[in-house]
Amino acid sequence: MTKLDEKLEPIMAEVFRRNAAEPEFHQAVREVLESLGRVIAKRPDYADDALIERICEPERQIIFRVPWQDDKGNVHINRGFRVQFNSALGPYKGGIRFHPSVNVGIIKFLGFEQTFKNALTGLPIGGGKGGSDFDPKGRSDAEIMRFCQSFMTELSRHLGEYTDVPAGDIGVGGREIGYMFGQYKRLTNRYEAGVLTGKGLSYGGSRARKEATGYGNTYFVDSMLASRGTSFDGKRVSVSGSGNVAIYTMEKVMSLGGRIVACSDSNGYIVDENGVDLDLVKEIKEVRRERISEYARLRGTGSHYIAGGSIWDVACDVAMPSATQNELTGKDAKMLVKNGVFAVGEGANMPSTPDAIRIFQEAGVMFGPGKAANAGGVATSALEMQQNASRDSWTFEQTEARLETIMRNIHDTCAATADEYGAPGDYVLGANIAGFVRVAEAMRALGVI
Ligand code: NDP
Ligand code: 2IT
Repeated sequence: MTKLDEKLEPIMAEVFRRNAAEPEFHQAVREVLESLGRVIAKRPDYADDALIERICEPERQIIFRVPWQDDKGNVHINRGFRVQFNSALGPYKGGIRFHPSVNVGIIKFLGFEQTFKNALTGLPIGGGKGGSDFDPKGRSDAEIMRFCQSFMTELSRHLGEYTDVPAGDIGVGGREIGYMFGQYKRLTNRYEAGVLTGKGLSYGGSRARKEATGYGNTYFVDSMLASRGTSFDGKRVSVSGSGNVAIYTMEKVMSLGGRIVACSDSNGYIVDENGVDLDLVKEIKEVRRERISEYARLRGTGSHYIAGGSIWDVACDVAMPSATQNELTGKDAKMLVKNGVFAVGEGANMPSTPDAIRIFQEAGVMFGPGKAANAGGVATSALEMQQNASRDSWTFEQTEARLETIMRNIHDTCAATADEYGAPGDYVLGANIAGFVRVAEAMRALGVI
């Protein structure tokens, strides 16, 4: 662990004290504070007026009961969350996660990361995150709809296109956003399209939003590779997960000439040395909603499935973790380095443990942290808000071109900031400092809020 600046040490201690038993939140805060020593050495005024303490404290945290009925008429209770972290730059913006592991500490870490990520996009969006410990696995379509309606019945009173604008995350995709938007519209009697993003194209969604996080991470990594005079062409690439982010990462990497050798879900991973058949992955995950083990069974020779284990045991040139937090450990990083990994781009939020990041950086592996590399999803959400506000609808090409420009700018901003603060090539430091400075400047201008 990097030692914190002496002004930042008590701030971290206070975050630990008042947010006890929230290890993911501590981890996210610590990573940002580790970068800020260099900022306050140059600009001590950024530590005035408890600015950093305020940035670490969410503006508002909402926790609520979500009762719903299953298909047999049994009543279940889940817990709903929305953490409205920071609105200095715009309305709270960030996804909703449905996963049994969700708790307030996880939503807080995600909201904290989101604040800096959204700042990096250069678009006018603040940071927030929400979700529930509801487990959608094995639930019927009708159960999912009833859950989403109950969740939105409470959440709706806290939202609004100028207040707070959720989108998807783990366990929440187009289907769930549709049910939540339908319920919001019914409760408010307003067709307020800009209150949610990731909507379907039939009712106000943006082209390229579904693809945006994966495509965006691919553009970010492509920019990192270009800075060392290389590209995806001919590279072996592993992508963990097989959900929204993973699928569209694989699609863009393949279009740039990379070969996807492995992908996964929470039960195990598949290896396909001939290059993963993405149509088959889409059929299994987007249409049938089945396990990735089906891939090896349906694809046959040349591919195999490994239950459990670590996808990072597979040798690759580029690793793109796109499943969940802390899925890539120090042990995994050592294995990847041993097998010659060249670049890592985080599609997921905080997928690499602090140990893993240190091992990559010490080995000279280019490392794109999630808050920069996966910002394409939320950036395209902001483009969806723009289209909704102007009652317009852009083409796929136009939207993707904006996404590509935004991602290449984020890459260049992180690289330039790392240079400016004396750590060339350190995208973690560059992303943390560039994101922080944007939020800090706005907060200072707004007074003590
Ligand atoms: P999905 O629900 O579409 O897919 C999640 C994938 O990750 C699934 O393959 C899932 O496997 C796997 N996964 C989830 N939880 C775990 C776990 N605890 N252990 C192992 N595997 C797990 O979600 P997304 O693709 O939308 O999100 C993936 C990551 O990307 C998350 O970290 C999210 O926060 C981040 N992200 C998402 C954005 C978006 O626009 N959707 C934007 C930026 C970041 P299984 O089906 O078996 O659970
Ligand atoms: O983590 C993320 O950036 C997201 N889940 C997307 C958020 C959004 O509002 O599009």
